Amino acid sequence: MSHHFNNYIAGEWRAAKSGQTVENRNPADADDAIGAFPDSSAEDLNEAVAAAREAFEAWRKVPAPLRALKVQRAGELMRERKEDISRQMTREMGKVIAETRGDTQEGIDTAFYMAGEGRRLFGVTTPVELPNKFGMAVRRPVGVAGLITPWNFPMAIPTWKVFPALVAGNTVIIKPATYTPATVCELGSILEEAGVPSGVFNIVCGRGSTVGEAMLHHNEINVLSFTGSSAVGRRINEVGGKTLKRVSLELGGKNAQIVLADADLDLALEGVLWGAYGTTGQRCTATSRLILEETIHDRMVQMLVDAAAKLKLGNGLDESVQVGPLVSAEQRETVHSYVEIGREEGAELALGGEYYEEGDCARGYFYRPTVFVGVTPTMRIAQEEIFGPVLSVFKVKDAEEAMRVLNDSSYGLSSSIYTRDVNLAFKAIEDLDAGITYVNGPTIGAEVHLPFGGVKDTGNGHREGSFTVFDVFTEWKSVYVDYSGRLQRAQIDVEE
Ligand code: UN1
Repeated sequence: MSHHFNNYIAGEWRAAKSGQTVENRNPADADDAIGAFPDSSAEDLNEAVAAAREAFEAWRKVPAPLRALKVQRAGELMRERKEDISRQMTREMGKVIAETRGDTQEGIDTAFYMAGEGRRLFGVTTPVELPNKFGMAVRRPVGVAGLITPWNFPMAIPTWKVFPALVAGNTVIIKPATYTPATVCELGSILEEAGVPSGVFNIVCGRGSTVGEAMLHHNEINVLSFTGSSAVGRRINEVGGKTLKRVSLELGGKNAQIVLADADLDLALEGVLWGAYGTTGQRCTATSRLILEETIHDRMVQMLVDAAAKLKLGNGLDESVQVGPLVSAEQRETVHSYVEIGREEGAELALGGEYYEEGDCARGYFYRPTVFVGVTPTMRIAQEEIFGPVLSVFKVKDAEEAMRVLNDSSYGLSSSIYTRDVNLAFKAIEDLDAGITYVNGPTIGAEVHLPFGGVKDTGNGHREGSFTVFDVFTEWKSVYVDYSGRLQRAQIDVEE
């Protein structure tokens, strides 16, 4: 009998009104059932929005430092339960336990960082042009926030959105990814225990085509924050554009690591293995392109193929396993279809390119770490996000060509360069078109207190993480106090 999970609406755990559920299974082991989750509809969403709307008036009046204390308490509870949360997350999503511990830790870091923001939430004071007049800008909550989160970071990404939204005084409805609702239900229990009042935080489980669509069209949702594919992001932006809903989008990536001839090749190898095969390539920040200067190309490819072939695949709860399964059968088929596309395009398969079904792995969705060489920028495997353990290798003449190839992408989330030449490193920082540039580190591994997001088709200009996320979850109000006791006309009564 698998465990039954519920929605969390107006401070109560409730089944979907229709009574429908969807069952989830462990992607490493189809025999392991995680639970049955509500397959909610617009009706459930409407109830959650009504609860969030009602709770908003009182929540926005709670002083921000006190709202933040609830988030701090949630962080403390997450820290106490880190191991249980992480183990459940590995069962639910597949990535290895060291990484799910990292994912939970990212949520804890966000909690404590955002708890501190409750005593900052800085606005601006500035001189004004007229005498005896004061000017400042303050932040106000937006209202009801709708959050749609992905499965690859089942705890970290929900916390990136939920905690700042709450600290800023919004009320929240979250629709977790259909593959990973259990982790978000755990977050819900934690927020309940931390004392977040009824209706302030709500969970509605279900599909994008039902709950997601309903969120998108709901007039009482004032801001929508989404992390996921560019295709879905485009649709959200279109509909949001019509209703003038504020929309924050964190979309795809096609991140590249450059290795120049002067780099520490062993270090670069460790970086690319982690960037390309960590999380089985299922990060927005994953390294899916490796750009090598020609003089070190053959050596580096050999090192890479030898090392990637040795990575241990299996159930992520085994501490010695380095690469878990893909999240679903469908995801594995997509990855494999890209491998076939790469072959047809004329790229050379240097490693992998097939399902991995040895021993117990036959019960899951495993895929061998894959390396393509001889990739050129116009190929689809060079341009499209694959979201799997597939790395495309490019050979270039010099640093300048390397940066050109890196920038030849419709995406711009993360980037990386390995070099010992400080001048080239700074040139890369200046010229790489991406929201993140790592020097002598892989493309993955952003920290929570720096802005996170990308340029081009990676998003719509917003940033999560750090204080910049408050530009998503607050409205600015400019305030003028004229204490001159007379009418002073701006731009007119100004004496130069
Ligand atoms: C994502 O893949 O959407 O920078 C988030 C990283 C992690 C977050 C990734 N801290 O790789």
